[in-house]
Order: sequence, then C-alpha cells, then structure tokens
Amino acid sequence: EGVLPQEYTALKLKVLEWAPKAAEAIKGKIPEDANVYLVPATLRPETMYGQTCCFVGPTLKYGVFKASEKEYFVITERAAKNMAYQGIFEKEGVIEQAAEIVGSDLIGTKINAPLSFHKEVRVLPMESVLATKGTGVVTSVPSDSPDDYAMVTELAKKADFYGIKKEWAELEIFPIIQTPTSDLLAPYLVKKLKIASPKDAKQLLEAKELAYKEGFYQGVMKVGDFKGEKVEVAKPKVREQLIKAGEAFAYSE
Ligand code: A2H
Repeated sequence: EGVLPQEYTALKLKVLEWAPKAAEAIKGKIPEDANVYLVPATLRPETMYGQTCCFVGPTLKYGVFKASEKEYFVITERAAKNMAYQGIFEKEGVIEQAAEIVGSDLIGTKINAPLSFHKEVRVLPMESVLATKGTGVVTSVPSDSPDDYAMVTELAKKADFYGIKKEWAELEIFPIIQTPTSDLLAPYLVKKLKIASPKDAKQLLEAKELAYKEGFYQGVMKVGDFKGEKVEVAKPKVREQLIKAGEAFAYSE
C-alpha cells in the first residue's frame, strides 16, 4: 500500500435480480424493503457512462453489510471495516454482516449501473480482482480500461468455460473520451500491444499506464453533461454529481 491515501469513488450498483445461488445465500437475511448494492471503487468516475458489467473475484469472499436500515453493501470484510470507521455506515464504527457470498455465486446477478448507457448490466468473474484493494468489486469500462477490455473479450470468447451467457459480456462499447490517438483508447491499445488475454500481465500494465496518462491529461469528454470539457476538469464534476444524486460516495484507503 502507498503512503498517500487513495481517494476512490464508491459507486452504488443496485441489485435488480440475484443469481440463484446468491438468492439462496441471502434468503431471509435481509429486510424485504431494503436495497442491496454491489459497490465498486473507481479512480475514473468520469468514465461511468461506459460501464458494461461489474467484476468480482470468483474465489473471493464477500459480505452483505448493513449500511443503514434500507441499504446493504456487497463488499469485502476489509472494505466494510474501512467504511465503518470512515463514517459511511449509519452506525459509525459498527460492522453488521447480514450474509456471506462467495464471488462465483454472484455471477449473473443483474444490477443497475448509474450513469451508464447500459442501465442493466451483469456481475461477471475476473481472476485478477485483488481482495486487498478497494472493495473487491470492480466496475467494467472496456472503452477506457485495458484490463476491462481484455477481460470482457475473453469472457465473450469463452462464455461456456466461464459459465456465463455470451451476451452478458458482449454489450456495445461506446466511445466516452476522445484522446489524440483514439476515442476507444483501451481497445486500441490492447490491439496495438497485441494483448491476447487477461494473462498478458506485462503488456496490460504498459497499456494501463499509457491509457491512464493519455486519458487523464489529454482526454476530452465526448458524452454526458460535461461533453467538450477536459477529463481533468470533468472528473471532479461527474464525481460530485454522482454523490449528490446518492449514487456514489467518497471512500479512501
Ligand atoms: B478503475 P489503484 Cl476506465 N482489484 O475504474 C483490481 N483492480 C481494482 C480493484 C481490485 N480490488 N479495485 C479497483 N480496481 C481497479 C475504472 C477504470 C479504472 C478505468 C481505467 C483505469 C482504471 C473502470 N474499471 O484503473 O491500484 C479500478 O478500475 C487503472 C488504475 O488503486 C480502479 O479504477 O490505482 C483502479 O483499479 C484502482 O487502482
């Protein structure tokens, strides 16, 4: 972990329909009138227009934690502890876990993605999700994240192997940010660096660094309320908008 705290935007992706095993795991444990959210942590709130799915680590353990009477979060226990102490939960410092779900049982759960052109997306597996970072939940923006693009491409190619429906991984990828090289920077870099799968870790790291620098310093918003503004300028504005709408909150670690 670094010396400086990382300021994430934690996004609330409301569960619309549970995958069968997840439904079993939470049965009778959460009030009927409560909403449950998958809560990914992101450093790129301005890209949320481009969400196409949400990743969990298939072998990771998640808890369903009570944030307030009406809201429960699906995150790692580690993130729940951090949130409790950051005053994000209604009862400060108190961690109440209603249920436990292994990542693989969440796959296929249908969720609402705030701000996205695709309102309804699915929970899908990604082996490289770390339990030790963020919330253990990662929202997927294949237009601007090389990791995400490599993963959705792999999932669409080998849907049967991953036990998912192909169409869950094949949502249209819309351009969100224009840079000097491309308006679909992640797909462009994945092809240029000849990245064949999520296992090409070295090239993916290079692609990730290139995408992050070019997107942040030279990117211009192509969509949304801040269309035409530089990414640097739009980023905090989109973040504030999401927070004001109750669709996101600040989370740091
Ligand atoms: B980012 P940093 Cl468009 N395991 O969000 C693996 N990756 C994780 C994670 C975890 N537990 N928690 C968060 N992340 C990802 C958007 C995005 C992101 C774009 C482009 C680049 C990018 C959509 N995915 O990140 O190590 C999340 O993906 C590249 C740095 O704390 C989060 O932001 O710097 C980012 O990594 C946080 O990584």
